[in-house]
Amino acid sequence: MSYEEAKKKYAKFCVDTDAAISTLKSVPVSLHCWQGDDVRGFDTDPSKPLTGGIQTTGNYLGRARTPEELMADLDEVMTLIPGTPKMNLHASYAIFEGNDWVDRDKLEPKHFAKWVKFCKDRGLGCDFNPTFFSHPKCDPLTLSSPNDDTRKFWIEHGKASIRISSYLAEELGQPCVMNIWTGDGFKDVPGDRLGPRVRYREAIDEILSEPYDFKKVKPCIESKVFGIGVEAYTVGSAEFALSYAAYNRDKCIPLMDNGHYHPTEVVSDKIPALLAFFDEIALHVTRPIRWDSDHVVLFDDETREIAREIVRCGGLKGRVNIALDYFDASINRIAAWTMGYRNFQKALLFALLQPVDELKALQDKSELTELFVVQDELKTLPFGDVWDEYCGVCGKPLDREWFKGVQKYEADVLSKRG
Ligand code: RNT
Ligand code: ZN
Repeated sequence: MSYEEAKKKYAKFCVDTDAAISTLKSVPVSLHCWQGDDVRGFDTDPSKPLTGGIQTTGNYLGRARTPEELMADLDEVMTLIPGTPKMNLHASYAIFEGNDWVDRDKLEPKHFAKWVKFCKDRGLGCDFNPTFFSHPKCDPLTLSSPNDDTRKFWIEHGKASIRISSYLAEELGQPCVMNIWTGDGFKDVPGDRLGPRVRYREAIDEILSEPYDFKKVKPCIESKVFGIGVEAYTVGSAEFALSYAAYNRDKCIPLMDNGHYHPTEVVSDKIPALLAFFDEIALHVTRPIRWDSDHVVLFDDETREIAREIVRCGGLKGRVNIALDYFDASINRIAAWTMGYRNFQKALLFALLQPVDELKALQDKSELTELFVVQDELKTLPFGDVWDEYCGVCGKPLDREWFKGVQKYEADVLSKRG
């Protein structure tokens, strides 16, 4: 009943709630495997600290330590989130059988066969990321290292990742977004800023010389402003990544992570700026607090604004590849994963419940006062009733209900992990 009333209230603003619900149901949003184990992966010693300027803080019980535990946790999360999740793996999550461990430059599709089965059984697509951090071959640089052997190792890793991405796309019948991010940079004032960037550019050229079908494998270049321990200089800065993508638009797309800019810059405003030039872009949705802290995504103003820009720029029609990228080890990881995913679903639904054409028309007629009034009034429409309806249509628990599932899983499963 409350949904029917909500629907009428939205109709007064020329918004069709049924249409919004049916659109959102099939929008792929990538679910990052790394929230489940604090970005550790399975190919290196988990007791070694993360490198590359990223950090997880907290020591909540129940970190997934094996592929089986991580998959079980992902299954639990997927019972709690509405929409169409797509897996997002890092190369460090390769699954080795018996004695077949290989280093990252030698990874093969077979090391991801178990993930392919996991995805197939659940009807999921899969994105992929070469892992250029937390590894003994970071010297500390990777693709921008002056050391030929180091660079070669990481280029081979990048090429192997293209082959694995092609395999994932082929097997799962959905494009695979393959994101290149390195934490390469310096803690203090560099003596040469250009050299590493030229080497990085040439290394990406080599990686992308590996053959792939750009309709199926979509390499991305992710930029960053700084990281912990690499405060003074980041090789893959915004200008570097954007220029690379612009000059190689037949081979790759730019990726923006909303934790990777100065705090007064907003990615919501950058989305239409890039879409004026690129056919496709990719996003990492996170929540930075004062730095790239990767807090769990909330249903907050900037998250809603990012979603509004995705929706009104036609991003849901294949122009914006959406992935989540946050990791919090201080709270129940299943709750963190679920809450961030649900909040981004909320933001997308909220965005789909905007009278986009009407707002544009008001702007174009210079009715800016009315535009201002309407945009603010839209905020207090009965959004919660439409959200509940969406969760119901997707067969997923409502707010307040899903957390009981997490508590039970913590008692039954997580608390038993050593
Ligand atoms: C780091 C980048 C990068 C990673 C993941 C794990 O600042 O955002 O995307 O978070 O690849
Ligand atoms: Zn990111």
